[in-house]
Amino acid sequence: MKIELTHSSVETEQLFKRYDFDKDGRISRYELFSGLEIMGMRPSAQEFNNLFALMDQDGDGLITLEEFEQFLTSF
Ligand SMILES: [Ca+2]
Ligand SMILES: [Ca+2]
Repeated sequence: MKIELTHSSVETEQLFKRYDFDKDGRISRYELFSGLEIMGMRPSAQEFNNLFALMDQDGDGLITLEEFEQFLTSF
């Protein structure tokens, strides 16, 4: 169980880093949008705003690894 948890958090971190282009440890709106585009997703402005608001739990306009993890595990 402990190994599985470690494994999945490493994967989350790798996914996070794929979005964090400038490697500052936070995903900005621009980075998330670009990341979605690269994956072939083109959300509307409203869909994107909703998604970002869901991920950015403290509303500071940046997604931390912690927020990203919580978003992924909320499904
Ligand atoms: Ca960044
Ligand atoms: Ca935040």
